[in-house]
Amino acid sequence: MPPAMECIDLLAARHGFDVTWRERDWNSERYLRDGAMMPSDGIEQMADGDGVFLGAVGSPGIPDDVTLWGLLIPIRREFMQYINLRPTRLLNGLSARASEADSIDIMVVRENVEGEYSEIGGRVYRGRPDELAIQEAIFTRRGVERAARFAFELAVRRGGRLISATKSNGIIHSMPFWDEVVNDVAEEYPKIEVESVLIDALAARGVLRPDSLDVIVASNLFGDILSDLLSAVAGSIGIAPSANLNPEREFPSLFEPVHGSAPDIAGLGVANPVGQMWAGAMMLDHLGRGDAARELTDAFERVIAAGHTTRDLGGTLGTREFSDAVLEQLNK
Ligand code: GGG
Repeated sequence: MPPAMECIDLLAARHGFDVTWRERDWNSERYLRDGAMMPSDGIEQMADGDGVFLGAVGSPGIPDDVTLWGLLIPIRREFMQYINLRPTRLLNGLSARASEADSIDIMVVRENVEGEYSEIGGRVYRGRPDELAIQEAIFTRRGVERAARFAFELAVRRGGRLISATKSNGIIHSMPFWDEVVNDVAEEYPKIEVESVLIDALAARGVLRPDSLDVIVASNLFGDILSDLLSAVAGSIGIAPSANLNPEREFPSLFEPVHGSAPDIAGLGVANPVGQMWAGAMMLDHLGRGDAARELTDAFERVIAAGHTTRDLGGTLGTREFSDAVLEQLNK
């Protein structure tokens, strides 16, 4: 997080705009100290901000559902960030894993506030042989429609194609409904070629032929899993960014790396800061600073293209050394 903020501060100074950070320690340590990831008025504290820049959270000391449901998911829902946009691009200097693809440029549009991420359900008869758990998934016409429409509009802007991730052969209520709503929206976009692909086949295709993918619209869970997989195919989950968008801009949007807090390397100074930096670039772009955003993505891409990478990409640089190389590029 600190190097990504340094990059943004540097760009702000050069481009003549102001950034005021309001830092919050809403993390696992806070949970252990105060019993909550964020204070009860946390959402109100953020509501008048232009954007939320989130560093990876989570600690082996606390259950990870506490991390998500105590911080990330309430923010996504309260600020109606119903789109989670997750780009995967093969950066200059990197090779695709498991395939010969020499170009990868995919946008996963993940439905971000409903679907399989639902608190509806329950568990009974804990610890008994007849113990059971029920988890309901929620799909609304409005929710699927707006995710699909966002994806179609993106496909129009990219002059591309759209794949809808489904599993309507096995999940026989919600997924046929998903397909139906996507098909209804598709009628508004007769020029866009749409393919409905089963999520398992799509995952395999993402590994073997990632260059055959463009815009993908997916439910909350499918989009999460698929985008993690695609980022690994393009090099490392350490580089993947994520924008949680309220497209109407009634509320702040949230920008974060796709990855978690990687507790196995915490404090070693070896984490790849690109996912956080790229998320920062998406935030700048969202806030109308597209030129600064491009400078930032160009800067880390040039460092990687020159063969300077962190451990996850086969290199030897630590977080600080890599970040200093990016800052040096930005200062040129
Ligand atoms: N603490 C691990 C973590 O946050 N991993 C990333 C993650 O699971 N994000 C949840 C999501 O994007 O739905």
